[in-house]
Amino acid sequence: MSSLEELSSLAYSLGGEVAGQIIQARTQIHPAYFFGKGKLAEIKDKIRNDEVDAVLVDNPLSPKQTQNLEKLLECEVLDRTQVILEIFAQNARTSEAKLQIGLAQSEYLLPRLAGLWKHLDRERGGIGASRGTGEKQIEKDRQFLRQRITRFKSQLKRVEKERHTQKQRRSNCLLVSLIGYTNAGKSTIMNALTDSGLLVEDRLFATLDSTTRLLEEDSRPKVLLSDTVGFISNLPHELVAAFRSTLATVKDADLLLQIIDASGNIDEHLQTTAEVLADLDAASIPILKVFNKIDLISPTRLLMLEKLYPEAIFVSAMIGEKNRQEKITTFVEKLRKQILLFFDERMKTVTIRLDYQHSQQLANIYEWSRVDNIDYQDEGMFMTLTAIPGNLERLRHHLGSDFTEMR
Ligand SMILES: Nc1nc2c(ncn2[C@@H]2O[C@H](COP(=O)(O)OP(=O)(O)OP(=O)(O)O)[C@@H](O)[C@H]2O)c(=O)[nH]1
Ligand SMILES: [Mg+2]
Repeated sequence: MSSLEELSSLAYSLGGEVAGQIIQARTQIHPAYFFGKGKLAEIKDKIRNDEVDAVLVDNPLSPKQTQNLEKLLECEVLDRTQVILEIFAQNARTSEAKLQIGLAQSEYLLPRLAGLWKHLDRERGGIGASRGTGEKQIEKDRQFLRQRITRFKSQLKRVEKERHTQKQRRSNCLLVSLIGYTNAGKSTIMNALTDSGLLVEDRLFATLDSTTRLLEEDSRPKVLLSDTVGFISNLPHELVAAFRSTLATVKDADLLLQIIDASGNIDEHLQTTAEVLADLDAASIPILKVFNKIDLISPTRLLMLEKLYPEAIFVSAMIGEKNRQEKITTFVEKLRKQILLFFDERMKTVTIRLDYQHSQQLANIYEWSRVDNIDYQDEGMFMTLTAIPGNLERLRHHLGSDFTEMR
């Protein structure tokens, strides 16, 4: 999908219909209007003929350009960043998502205020006054925005604290985070794996918050799976910054399950995901690639992808009515197995001796590790445990000198 086609999908996500696409090929953009004279005439015609309500521009516009264009075209003008911000604002459901989008919008606006009000000063002309009306207005607006930003930030801090407490509570679990380009099928896969009933929609940014669920009740280690907001090329920086607490589930993950739409623009989506992960300081977390929507590609392309990515898993989360339950079970099992295998390879087995008088520790042992064997001797219980290194470390700390490692 080209960037312009993607902008059409964004328009659709916003609830709009696309009347047409116009491409400008110019080496130099017009400083005041972005578009040249001929293009502007063409755009104006289109607006009149098709009763267009808004013009979306795939490139970044300066505030002045937006303002000039709106005046000239007599309709709303949004650039790519503004479109994405608008979708986020529309789709925000949880109070956290609302706070985050409020923060992102305010931070986006703050440096742009000057550009918006300059004309007021110019229109009034320099009649002696040291400060023009425009400049005073900017100062007022700036102050207002700064206050808003401070308020949003402190409210978000509180949410983050809450999240931190939750994190401590589940620190004996491993966290797997579903990541990837928007609309790749993350929520569909999350639902299949955990029966979460999350919103799945064929529109960009259906998901804006994080949901975390236990992957399997009885597995040791316990594995939590979380679904979160998707990525997109040229994701506005303000958004990544504002969504830091939502994206914390990504940064704290032990494993990332990268969902890739096999029918999409794979190289670009991989590139974008890598960039966002670097931006989040999450680039060093191990990644398991899952190519989804293989029902939409030809067998030849599937073969090629399997050759190119021999470590990846190939699935289709969209399952027709025929043998539905059977197919879901197979696909879910395949993914679960891979996730647990990943951790299995990183687990260690130890043998410990536990005095009978310390039996109250058994609950912790069962919570933090898999008990493979117990041998009841006069000197105590000899237990063979398998767990990830972090959990063994905690048990070692808890049990002190009774902890003997076998290998
Ligand atoms: N054909 C096909 N469609 C799929 C498959 N998996 C998901 N979809 C569809 O793809 C669309 C997006 O799915 P979601 O699960 O909402 O995608 P997401 O990655 O969570 O998207 P956002 O939350 O918007 O970033 C929905 O219309 C799904 O029904 C698949 O394997 N094949
Ligand atoms: Mg989703």
